[in-house]
Amino acid sequence: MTDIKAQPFPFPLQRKAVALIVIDMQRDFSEPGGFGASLGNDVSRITKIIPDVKRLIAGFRHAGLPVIHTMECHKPDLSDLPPAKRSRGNPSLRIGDKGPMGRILIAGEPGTAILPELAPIDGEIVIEKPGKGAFYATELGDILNHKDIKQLVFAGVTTEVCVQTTMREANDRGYECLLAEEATESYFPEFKAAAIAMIRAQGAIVGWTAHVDDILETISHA
Ligand code: C5J
Repeated sequence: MTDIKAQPFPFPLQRKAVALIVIDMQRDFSEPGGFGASLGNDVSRITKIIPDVKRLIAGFRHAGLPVIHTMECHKPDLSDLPPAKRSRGNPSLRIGDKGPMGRILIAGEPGTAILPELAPIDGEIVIEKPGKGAFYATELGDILNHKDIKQLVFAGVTTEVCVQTTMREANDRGYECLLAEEATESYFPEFKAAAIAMIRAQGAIVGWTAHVDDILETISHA
């Protein structure tokens, strides 16, 4: 066992039982005309983390460790979209509406795709999820059980919504969770800071947080 330098204390890496999970690095959350922008957010905050997410993915691939990607999206007939989710708020485009990158957050549409710089490679698992958490209504739990994964390193967006929700789901299922600080982002810097603080508070009540460099350093030598 090797430790990753982390907060609130070192993360006890189990090399044979760890996977990287990259949450929702999709065009819809990071490009003008997508879902994030339709809600009035400054999506340029999201694109700034691409280099850090990219090198984290590269480090896991290089170390021969699993990389799992998630996408928030819905079926074209919207049968997995609760009316409460579709009608919430006052976006300029709702989920399922046609926008400049195709139908918003619908599986298979250009805007729903993972950013090309971070695209999955052959053999990597991609989880399509209708909720904010990646365990809800997906096969993720079964896949992790099957692979004997016990620890999850998290990257992606947004920190306080889909990333934190999935970390909490994972924590309740018994996974040890580590958030890569520079490889996650929010439309609201104060929410990112608050999410990081609350995740690692009270003796890592939800999980650990660490810098990308420290994660890469440890996995490359473990
Ligand atoms: C949101 C996400 N923010 N991936 N989705 O609606 O965080």
